[in-house]
Amino acid sequence: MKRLATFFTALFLCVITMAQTYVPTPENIKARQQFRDNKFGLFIHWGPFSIPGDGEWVMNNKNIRYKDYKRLMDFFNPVEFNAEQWVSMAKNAGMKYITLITRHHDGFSMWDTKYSDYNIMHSPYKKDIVKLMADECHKQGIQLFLYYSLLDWGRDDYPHETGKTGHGSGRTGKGDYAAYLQFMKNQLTELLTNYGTIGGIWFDGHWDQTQPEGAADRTSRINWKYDEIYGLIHKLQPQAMIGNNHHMAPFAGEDFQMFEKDLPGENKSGLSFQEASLQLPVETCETMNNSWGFNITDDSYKSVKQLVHYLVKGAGRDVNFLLNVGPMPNGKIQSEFTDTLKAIGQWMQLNSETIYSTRGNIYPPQDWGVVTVKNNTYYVHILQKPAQQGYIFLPEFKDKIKAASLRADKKNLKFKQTQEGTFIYLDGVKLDDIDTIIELNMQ
Ligand code: FHN
Repeated sequence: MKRLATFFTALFLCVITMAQTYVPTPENIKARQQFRDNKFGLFIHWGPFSIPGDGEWVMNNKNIRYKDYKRLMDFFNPVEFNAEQWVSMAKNAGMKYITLITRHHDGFSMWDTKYSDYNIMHSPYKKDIVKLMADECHKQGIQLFLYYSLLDWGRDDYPHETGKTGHGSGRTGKGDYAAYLQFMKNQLTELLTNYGTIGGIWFDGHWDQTQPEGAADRTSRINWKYDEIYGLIHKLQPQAMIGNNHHMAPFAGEDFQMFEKDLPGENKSGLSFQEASLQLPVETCETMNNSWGFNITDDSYKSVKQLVHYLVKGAGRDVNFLLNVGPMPNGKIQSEFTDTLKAIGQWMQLNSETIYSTRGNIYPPQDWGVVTVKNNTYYVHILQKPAQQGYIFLPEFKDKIKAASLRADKKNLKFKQTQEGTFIYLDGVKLDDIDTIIELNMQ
């Protein structure tokens, strides 16, 4: 009898576990492939936080009380915003998807939501920005991902007592995660119901409830109940990909992994201690200066070359590149960003074939650059002057090459394959300042 009871208990637990195991739908698997093919996206950090011109963390960093900070809503009137121009700008830069802030940590909702009055319809602008962007993205055939903050600096029901940030907001009420979870689910339901097909949801803020990145124990102080949140998203739009910027290995139910300001294996940001997933698509995001949200004093702009290198190095590691702009409060994007995006687009016009739909991680990155692969062609990207003059060496590279040529003028190049690796000779090749691309046709 006791044995039978143990058997049924085990069976019951097994059924429960199976019910909780996420099996991505065929649409979701297809979306992951598409995502890996797309390689390049535009991140947009924008909202009333753009008004002070001091980045999207201004409320927290300046310890502005929520009741005072909320006044920014009354001045958010981006009359120059033009969704058509933003989407065209992204497409012309060679980007295949856009990730839009719908609600950042300050809690302002950029859409017509029933669940919070702190939203765009209560600003003087009174137009649903998520709708305007979603319609335009669908019209122009570019995917839209939605950024959604798990963390909220203003709401009492967010478990602020255990949170690391937002303590200057003047909250006196008690956190109530059950209520907050319901609020998030309601909002996510709106976002996944009223705006057509969504590429995915980009969560951020989990780290507010953990020890800092790099700490041995990074367990969360609250149970976020991701099974409920992720289950809801996958039920509403099974193809929508879920990513969570928790700076850790992916959790169950996630469809892609993201890094922030680092390629996998680097940790310049101090946020990237995690290993890159070998199962899920991976993305990294980066700013064009040093700020996500509009920052009027930050003019440390990255060059076109630096950003193209980021994209190419990402592709060589099988990592998508999500490049950020922080539009101005009037709805315009500053010319330093638009000029750079235009120049990246020109580079992409000539070279996107070596990026889109390629796969990386086929051959390890070298000092001189990386290799991307599509079908029977290997694209060797020389990003740095090789250590040896007149050739590059690919250690251990033994796949049989039929022909090698310089992509720019199709000129054939000599090569030699030995036990130690492959030599490609650069006789008469003038190295390109950004990327010298060699095509290897494989046997
Ligand atoms: O706190 C945010 C930050 O404002 C920005 O949105 C970045 C983008 O990856 N994520 C958080 C920091 O990890």
